[in-house]
Amino acid sequence: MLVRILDYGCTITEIVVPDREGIYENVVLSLDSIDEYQCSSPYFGCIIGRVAGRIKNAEFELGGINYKLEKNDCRNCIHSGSSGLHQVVWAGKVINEKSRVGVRFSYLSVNGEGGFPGNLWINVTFTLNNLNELEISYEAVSDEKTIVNLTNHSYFNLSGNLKADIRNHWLKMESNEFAELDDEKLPTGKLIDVDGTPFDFREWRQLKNGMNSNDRQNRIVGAGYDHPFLLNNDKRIVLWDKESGRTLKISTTEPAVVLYTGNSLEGEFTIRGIKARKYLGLCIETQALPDAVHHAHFPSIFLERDGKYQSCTVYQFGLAN
Ligand code: G6D
Repeated sequence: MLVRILDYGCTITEIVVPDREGIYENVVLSLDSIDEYQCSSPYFGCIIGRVAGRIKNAEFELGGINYKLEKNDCRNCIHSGSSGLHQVVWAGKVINEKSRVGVRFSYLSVNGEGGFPGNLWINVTFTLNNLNELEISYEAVSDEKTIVNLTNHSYFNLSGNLKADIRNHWLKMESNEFAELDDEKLPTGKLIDVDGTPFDFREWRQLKNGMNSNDRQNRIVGAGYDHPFLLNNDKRIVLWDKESGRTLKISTTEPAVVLYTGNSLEGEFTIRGIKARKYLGLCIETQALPDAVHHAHFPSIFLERDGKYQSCTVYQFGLAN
């Protein structure tokens, strides 16, 4: 398999893996030029941070100080605003070892960048091994107490080269609860039991169940999923495209994932020649729960001064009949 990554936003532009006939195709959504990434990308393949997800009213309080962020999603902040980590150029160092190859990207997000406190030194290391595992590991340290919640925003489509959309993909995920969203797609703070709902992926479920569902939570996000799921201790997540046979197994140290089925993936742009449309890709963003800074009962995203943020997610590609 082959993986291509840009130093611009640590953006994954290609993950090329075989289908059951041995045909190698790209299984992530990506664009042809940096200009397109800067003008029309809905975060295709890039790192998200300092804090992934929405932050209510684009502000938070820390140590008695009220920090103001960019209001780039109505009155809220999403994905840390236009100065987020997705649009900076990272310094890359090649890793070339016997059992794995990759790149280690580094960036210093200076105190106040995006509105966040603390100088934050960040390393993001991508490695690929001979088990067809792509590992992304994140490390960060800060000289002041701050908040951090990093993820990768790749859109997967296992059909290969966007031959089909993701509605018929199957998903299995060990999660008993998902976070209820309000009309602004912000967590209300309530965690809902998946049992008996289209959000129950503990057995195999096709994603189109969410698109066709009358459940209010599926409707308010544009007919599909755009929800945080709290993972069980066994954090196995498996995505499967029956047509091609391709599978993606995800394991992570993170407590949650946001499952986003590309419900807003519309716009006057093409994705490597294919007109953008709903459901062309889905994101499984490993992270803490969004807006955790406003919900004390959510897993914490505070990083203490001289503490160390560490996170690791492994994407293993394979085939299954
Ligand atoms: C939409 O609500 C979704 C987000 O979850 C996603 O990250 C973004 O599009 C790309 O705003």
